[in-house]
Amino acid sequence: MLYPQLNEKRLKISLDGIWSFLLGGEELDEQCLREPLKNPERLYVPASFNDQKADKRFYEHYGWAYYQKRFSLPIEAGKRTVLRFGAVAHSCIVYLNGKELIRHRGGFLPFEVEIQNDIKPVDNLLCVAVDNRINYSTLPVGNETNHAMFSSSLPDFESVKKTVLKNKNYPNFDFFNYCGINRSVCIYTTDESYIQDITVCADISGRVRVDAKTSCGERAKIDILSGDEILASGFAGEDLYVESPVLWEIGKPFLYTARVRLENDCYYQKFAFREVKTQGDSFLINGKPFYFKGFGKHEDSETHGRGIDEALNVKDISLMKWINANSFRTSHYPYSEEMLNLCDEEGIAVIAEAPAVGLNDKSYDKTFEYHKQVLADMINRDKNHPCIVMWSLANEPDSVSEKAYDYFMPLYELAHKCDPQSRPVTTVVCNNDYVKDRVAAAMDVICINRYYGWYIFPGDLDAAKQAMNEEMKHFESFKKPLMITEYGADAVSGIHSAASTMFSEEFQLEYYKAMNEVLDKYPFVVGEQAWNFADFQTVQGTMRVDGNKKGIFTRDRRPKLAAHYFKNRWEGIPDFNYKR
Ligand code: BDP
Repeated sequence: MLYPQLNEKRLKISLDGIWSFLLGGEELDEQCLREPLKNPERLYVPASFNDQKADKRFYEHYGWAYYQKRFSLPIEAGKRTVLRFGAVAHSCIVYLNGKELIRHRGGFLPFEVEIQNDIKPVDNLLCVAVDNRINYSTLPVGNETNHAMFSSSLPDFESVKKTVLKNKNYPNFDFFNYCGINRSVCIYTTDESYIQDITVCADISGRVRVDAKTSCGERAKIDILSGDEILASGFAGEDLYVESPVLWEIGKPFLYTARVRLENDCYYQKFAFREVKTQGDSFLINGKPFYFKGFGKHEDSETHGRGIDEALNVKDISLMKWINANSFRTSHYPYSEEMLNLCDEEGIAVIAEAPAVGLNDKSYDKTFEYHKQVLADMINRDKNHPCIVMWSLANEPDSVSEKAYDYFMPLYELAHKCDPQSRPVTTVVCNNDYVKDRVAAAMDVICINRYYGWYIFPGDLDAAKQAMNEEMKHFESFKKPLMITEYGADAVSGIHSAASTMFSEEFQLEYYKAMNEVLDKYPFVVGEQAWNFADFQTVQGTMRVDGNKKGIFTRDRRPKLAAHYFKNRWEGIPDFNYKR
């Protein structure tokens, strides 16, 4: 799906701003989709609803929530007019002027619907009902049992049972279930004959083929541009050539533009000449062995929740450059298109992850078909981004389960089939009994999350080093590249300890030094991504001090002690040929 664009043939109008809002219940109230809300609250879109009000009901909400926006717009006769949502978590129903337009499932990818037959010039009423419930069949996966049941040995448990067992979300994942209209809403127009989709394949020799799907079946005209200069011209589906192309490199990105034209439509698709593949135990970018230095991240911030914050995205990339990182993973869901556009421009390598976290034996049968769809949709949305160098099918599924191999291999094949660039594919695993893992080594790159010294052998870094070493010896035998996609320790900013005890900034620093000492011994380890870039909000619990504190930066992006360690370490590690 193309990102909406304002150009000489297309208009783009933002509907972002203050919307009317009401929290609903567990049953859908259709009236809230047909008529103006009574006594609505006011909320900003795009942003999650949970943290926008000083009101616990918003924070803990379970079930439906209703958004409404009134708008007028100058309608141009004969134009195709499209309403587009960047992401609404987790599922929604959209009405315009009392009529249902679309239902969409999944909180991290865009969807759109034509509205030219349903809009009026004045006073349109757009209504969106959003459901934030998660369960065994959603991605991400929610639990369906109440953990408070563990307290059932209390002598008076029966009397509190009703209260404890109230319906609420029990995420099977460690990030706050921020929901609502999380990304921008816009209306854009095209001609009736329009460009539906564009796929660019460019190899480092300078050959480029631009495929364009058009509504009329007409073959689109293609120009390859560098700035204003036309380097090559032809038609969609033809091989075009750019002599001595400037490659897209890590930290030194260079983007070209494919101008795709029909008589009355036009789209400017950025692309790059760069090549990604694995070879033996190396991960090659433009033929050179790459070393990933970076983070697992979240889309998470104060007030916005999981809502897009482009200023924060700019800051995060700037902090990554400050710390000498070159990459991150979109843990644990597809990030906004705006962030990927930024990474294309900034030369940051991205591992793009499907929203599949918390998968286990109970969910496998229920998520499979939907997982295939969401994976294909993600790759279709993101296929042209040079910044994406690998796809991740899921984070930490139960990959020891007997069902795991048969679940993941079709997804692995699907990812390769959907991707015109055939980027490497991985599944990020974390199993204590890693010898029995059925998925990790079947992927192109083995990606491991590991918390020795924290969850396993808490505080004991000697034991942690030994355990990490044993695990690396095991995975070395597969002769594939391996990355540590998560490792880390909580550090509460401002807690210091000369003895480097857990939760102090010193312990976090010592932890990373110890782990990196082991990882550095193994040339097949092609990357280290610390967990997490920044502190982030999670579900409340005894394991979390106002959220997960494994950030190398605080939630408001201030460096902890370990940030200075990584800045120094990564300055000394080149992007290419490390340990080679
Ligand atoms: C890993 C998960 C990640 C968690 C992290 C942690 O992949 O989502 O936040 O553990 O516990 O297992 O900090």
